[in-house]
Amino acid sequence: MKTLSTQVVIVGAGPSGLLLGALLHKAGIEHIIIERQSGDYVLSRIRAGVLEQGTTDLLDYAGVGARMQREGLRHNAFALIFKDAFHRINIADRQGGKHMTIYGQTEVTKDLMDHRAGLGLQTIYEAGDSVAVHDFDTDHPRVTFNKGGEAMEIKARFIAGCDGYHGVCRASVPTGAIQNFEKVYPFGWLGVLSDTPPVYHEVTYSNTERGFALSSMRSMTRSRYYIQCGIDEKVESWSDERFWAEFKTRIDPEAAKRLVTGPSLEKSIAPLRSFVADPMRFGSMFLAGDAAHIVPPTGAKGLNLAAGDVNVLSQAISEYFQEKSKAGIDNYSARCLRRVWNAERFSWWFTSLMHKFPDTEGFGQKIQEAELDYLVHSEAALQSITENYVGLAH
Ligand code: FAS
Ligand code: PHB
Repeated sequence: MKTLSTQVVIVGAGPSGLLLGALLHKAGIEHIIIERQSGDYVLSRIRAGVLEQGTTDLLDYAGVGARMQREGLRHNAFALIFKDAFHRINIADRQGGKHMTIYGQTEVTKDLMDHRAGLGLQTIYEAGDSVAVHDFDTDHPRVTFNKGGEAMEIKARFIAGCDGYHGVCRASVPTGAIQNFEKVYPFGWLGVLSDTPPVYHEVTYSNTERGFALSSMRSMTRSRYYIQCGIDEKVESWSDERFWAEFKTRIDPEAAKRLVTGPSLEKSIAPLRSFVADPMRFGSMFLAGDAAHIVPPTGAKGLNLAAGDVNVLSQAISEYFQEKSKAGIDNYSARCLRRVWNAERFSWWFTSLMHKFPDTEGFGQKIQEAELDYLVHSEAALQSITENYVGLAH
């Protein structure tokens, strides 16, 4: 077996793993990232689109924010539609000038990959399902894997489990040492990416009697749209024509008239769940991002929560190596979980407010409309939703 040694092994080269790598490098901490898939496969996944200011500030700090600053769209507001009426909700005026940035997760991942390649930092791709974590209950954890038919081992002081919801790290924790909290929603999101001008210029969430819809974008020429769909629906049963016809019923009538449709560049169905693993640390192994928690994407929190985790984790590991202090790593889980549960609550609340639930149709729809009507006419409620939407401190 060939053995490598470093200070931190990061499992997973999604946004969590790559951003943690950039932050550890900036702190002078050696690390290796190991990824199951190819880099192209990682880039092919279309996911998040909205970055909180805390996330964009962190990307700038990590030295990977230049293209995002040039090409990202700065948004000071988002909108809600219900009972066919459009309500713009100003964030910046209510939250001290804080804003959101529209910049796709794919672009964030590409910038992180390019930054990493430029520094000559080691990323081992296509490790497949051979990755295994060992001895993380000691000060000498190891990661083993096979690459090109050769058995490999990486020795390190810490393992960062950035391997997502289906990863190997959380799955390797003894069942008695972890509590999993989960809620699966009775619907999914059918998402479409198209090279068409966005029908709204800001992220717009629709509550209709036919179900939820979301209008977002990746640029002013590339739209990202979603509609709530059945939990068992197959993407093959949704032609582009069927998607556009349904989407038109879920936006306001004026927008439906001006909507520009076109061929889908990507079309996929994502399940919606809320999930939290507690704790997020197991001896020398730390979970970050989707490996530790999942939110329904309604509140645009998934990627932003991941950024918060790796910000805290990189500081904690840096304190350990540079100041010989264990305070940060000992406090990592409790500090992250407080922010995570706040975001879980907001994402659950916003999902519950905007989606059609099979078991509470008539009465449930009227209650949702009443709450939305209260929300858009109450400054206290608008302060609350905008405070949560821009995100809490890391
Ligand atoms: P990721 O899952 O992105 O990355 C984990 C990485 O680990 C992957 O590259 C995986 O290949 C790798 N890996 C897994 N097992 C491994 C193993 N055994 N060995 C080595 N590597 C391994 N968030 C939003 O805010 N808005 C959205 O619209 C949105 N849409 C989403 C749609 C889908 C289908 C999914 C799954 C998530 C979505 N999210 C959304 C959330 C998403 O953006 C995540 O929050 C974000 O990808 C988190 O990044 P990571 O923690 O890096 O996890
Ligand atoms: C997206 O642009 O993909 C997006 C925007 C807002 C959300 C979720 C996803 O709440």
